[in-house]
Amino acid sequence: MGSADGSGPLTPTNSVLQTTTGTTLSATNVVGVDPGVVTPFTATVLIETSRTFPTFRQAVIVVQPVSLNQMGDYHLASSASPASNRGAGARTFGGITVTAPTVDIDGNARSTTQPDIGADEIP
Ligand SMILES: [Ca+2]
Repeated sequence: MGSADGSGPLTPTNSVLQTTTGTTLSATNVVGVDPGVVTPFTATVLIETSRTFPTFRQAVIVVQPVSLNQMGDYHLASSASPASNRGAGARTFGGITVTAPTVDIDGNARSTTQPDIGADEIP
């Protein structure tokens, strides 16, 4: 998600958000709920005090590569997900209409009017 002109708040719609900080509110969003994916993968960054410089201008971040079998599965777990049927089939920006993809990440057909939010469509 980004801002095309690099200024102002983001204006997400038809999204499952964990916070609305820095966004323009939309009634089409679902906020602060578990999106209900199969296997979430928690990724956090912890900067130890011993790795920071006294001037606080730089920090050293040490990462550990994660093997592929430890990654999450972001398919929707069930139709009970708050992402189910909450997507948009099309949106118009500046007079240009963009339609949602007709198939999901697995090649499954998506609803053209009320797709699921995200890359996965529950059959
Ligand atoms: Ca799918």
